[in-house]
Amino acid sequence: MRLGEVPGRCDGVLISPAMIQSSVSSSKGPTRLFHRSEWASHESLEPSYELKCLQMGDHHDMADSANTSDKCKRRKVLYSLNNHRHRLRLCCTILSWVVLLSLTSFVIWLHLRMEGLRTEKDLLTDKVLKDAQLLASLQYRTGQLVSEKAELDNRLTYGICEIEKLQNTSVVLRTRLNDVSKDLTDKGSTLRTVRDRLIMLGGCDNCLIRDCSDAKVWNALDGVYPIWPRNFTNALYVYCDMSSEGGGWTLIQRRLDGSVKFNRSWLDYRDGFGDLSGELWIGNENLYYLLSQKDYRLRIDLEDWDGNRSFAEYDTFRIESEEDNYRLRLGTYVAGDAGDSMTGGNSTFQIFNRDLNNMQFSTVDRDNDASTKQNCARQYKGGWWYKDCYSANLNGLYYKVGKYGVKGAPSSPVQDGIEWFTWTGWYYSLKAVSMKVKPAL
Ligand SMILES: [Ca+2]
Repeated sequence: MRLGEVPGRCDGVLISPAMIQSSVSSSKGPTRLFHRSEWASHESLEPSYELKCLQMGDHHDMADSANTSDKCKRRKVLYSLNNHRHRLRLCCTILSWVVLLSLTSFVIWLHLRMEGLRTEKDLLTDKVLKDAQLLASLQYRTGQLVSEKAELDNRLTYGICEIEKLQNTSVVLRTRLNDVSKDLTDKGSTLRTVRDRLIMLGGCDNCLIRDCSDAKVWNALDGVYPIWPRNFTNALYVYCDMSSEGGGWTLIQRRLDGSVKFNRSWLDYRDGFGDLSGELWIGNENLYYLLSQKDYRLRIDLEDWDGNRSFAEYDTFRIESEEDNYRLRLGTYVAGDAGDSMTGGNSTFQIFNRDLNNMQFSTVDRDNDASTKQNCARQYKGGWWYKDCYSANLNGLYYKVGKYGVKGAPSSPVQDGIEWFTWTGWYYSLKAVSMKVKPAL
């Protein structure tokens, strides 16, 4: 150890020579430096000896005890230095521990911080990888969409071209259609002229479709057809039943669902009303001209609310003109399972005066019946060939049930429903009815 260096654990901590010199010179006597042996022995310096030196300085003459005093001074300085050294050593120890603890804490904090940064780095790396994958996927999808868009553009262009072609074709077809329509109109006009000419000459009476039996030659399907009854200028549209009993039947009346009101005026019954594909009355004037062409038979089809069906057929049927109020001329009941409710045909009906044959047509506003007590059309809610009053009332009120006027059913004081007495009795309104004509056999 060099002179002036404090021995012990506090290595590197120096006591300057000036400090030692100051300590020595502050006491009396000659100043000199400490020897290594004194440094080595200071730790065993006893406080009692120090105390003795102090006492000697107080009670002995300086001349007599010069050596002892000098030794005590040196011991005193050593003692002071020793205390400094102990304090420095303690200070160094404490500083070492503080530094060690600080360094340890710093290292731990640094380690934890590095771990955190490492974890954060891993997370960021994963995120960057995922973002890179997503970006690649988006780029791929973008490429696909670009390709699809290009394809759609091509298809759109092609579609526009096709539309333009179709528009051109449509214009051409429309022009041709107009030409054909005009040609047909001209030919139709010519045909009508020829027809009228032939009619005038009386040379082709059978060339025209006079009723549905003529129309059946050209078409065998049920439906609406134009016919040209004799003395008709324009066509009369009627419904043709081409399927019942050999077909060729011209419909003059039909009840199906109660959608058409039948309690109407004389003019309505004269001109006709309803829907050709539904409920209808052909019109007495049309019926008169139709039946005036030749001998016709009449067929009446009936259906009740249980799905049962029946019919009645008469061998001849015609009516007089409006001057005679469309008087009924009905032949014989020749076929059917519904019974004869139009003419009676038995004594019971004759007694009750319900033979409708030869009766005039009556409506709510035109009383042509045989009853002097009442207006049968007003009483029984329909236009018909009433007498006093009827056993058949096919133009009566439409009830949406069979039995009526009884308990639990629609009430009515009179039999004003769609009745056919010989099949269903009184107070039973039929579900469906139709009247149709066809040339007699
Ligand atoms: Ca009357």
